[in-house]
Amino acid sequence: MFRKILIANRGEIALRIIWACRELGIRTVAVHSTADSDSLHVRFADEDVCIGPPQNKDSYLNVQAVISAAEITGAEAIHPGYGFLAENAHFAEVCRECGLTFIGPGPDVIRRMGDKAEARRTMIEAGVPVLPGSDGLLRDEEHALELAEEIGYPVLIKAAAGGGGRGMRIVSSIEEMGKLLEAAMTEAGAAFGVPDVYLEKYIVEPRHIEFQILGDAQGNLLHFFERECSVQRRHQKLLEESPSTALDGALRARMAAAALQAARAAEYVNAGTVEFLLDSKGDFYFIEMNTRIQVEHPVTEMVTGIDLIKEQIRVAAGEPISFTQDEVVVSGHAIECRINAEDPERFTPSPGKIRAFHLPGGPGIRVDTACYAECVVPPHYDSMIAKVIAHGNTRGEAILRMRRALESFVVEGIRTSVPMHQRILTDEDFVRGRLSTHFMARFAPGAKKP
Ligand code: MV4
Repeated sequence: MFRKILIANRGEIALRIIWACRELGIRTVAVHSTADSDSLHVRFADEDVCIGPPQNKDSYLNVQAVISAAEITGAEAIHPGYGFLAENAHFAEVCRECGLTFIGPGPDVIRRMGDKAEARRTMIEAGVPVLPGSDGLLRDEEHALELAEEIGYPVLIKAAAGGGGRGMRIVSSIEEMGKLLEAAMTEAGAAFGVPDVYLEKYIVEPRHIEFQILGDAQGNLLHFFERECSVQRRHQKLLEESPSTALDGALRARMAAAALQAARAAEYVNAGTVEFLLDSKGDFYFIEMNTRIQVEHPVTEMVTGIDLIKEQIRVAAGEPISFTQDEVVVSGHAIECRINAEDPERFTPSPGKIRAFHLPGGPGIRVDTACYAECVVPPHYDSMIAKVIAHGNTRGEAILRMRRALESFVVEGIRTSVPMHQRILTDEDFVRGRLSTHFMARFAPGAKKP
């Protein structure tokens, strides 16, 4: 096992990784920007290194600075968390060249799955269900029109380097194709530096359901069932839960098998996620694979009782997974609310100094946060300040516990998205489990409240 790990991240996930290392008896190195000197990940790590000014590119995305910090402190491995360098194949390669273990899949897997058109092709070859669409990249407008004619409108143009919605355009008719193809390519080029795009049939109001998977270096692959992630706004997830109200035992088993098939096709090692769209007929399709631990991993931890971060570290150290698929059992229901520092009406960021701060607790409540009373939420980073996770024996109990927890969550000095979450948790469709990626549309400013 590793003796020392460097954590190339900040905030709640950096702290979460430190807790896992503590339990494994591994020493920790925090890296931080000048804006994060007083952060809890710095305070609770065994060692810390300042790696630069607040701007991401100068610190948390600075490959040389992060690698140097690992070498200076004698760390043997780097945990990237999520975001920042987590899905950067070049970074994983540099780690390898420097004799450092990147806690995640290898650079080839990151690169291949990071190219969404290539991932799609891999899954087609492996027999994993994908939506009708292009086999790889779109060659030109003629190619796009030909495919759309065959598939039927609407179709969706997606950036190959994308994910997260940038460079996407819904095309509803022949007439729109030219200008929307160009717009998608321009946006993809500006956002990712590559204008490559591909095409899929567009599913109206799907559910977004993902499966957690874990692979070890011995070739064992397990899944940890699903997370329902349909409650999102502008491609930012707001609330996730497990199990999904949309799956019965038979559909869950088919999707789990497809997720493992996808992971096998990718020759996957470490923790990952296979994303599917589920349409209103109950048909599901692979859309993307995420090669990192995700923000919403606690939902799976709460229902399975498995510490996914510790498992990531163990398999990265070469240990085989110590349990079998049959031992991964879902118990009860878990819901996560991502609490952001934002204006609850306008959804704009609200950084600043937190004054009063009180965390919820009690039965079935877990809070992952790096905030504390009098801490400063800097404007330079993601606005998520806490994840509140509620577990109950049933979905109903988890909802009641989450509502009760959010009532006793006190954050003064900045605005938060707690009021928005309270509205979601009392929404009739939400309570009934009637969800789709369009669920949040009615919460948009100016939207009609039915
Ligand atoms: C789709 C889709 C419908 N059909 N793909 C959004 C982010 C990325 N991970 C995949 N996404 C979607 N892919 C097909 N073939 C619907 C979404 C989607 C979405 C699309 C347009 C506008 C808002 C959306 C919100 C959630 C999901």
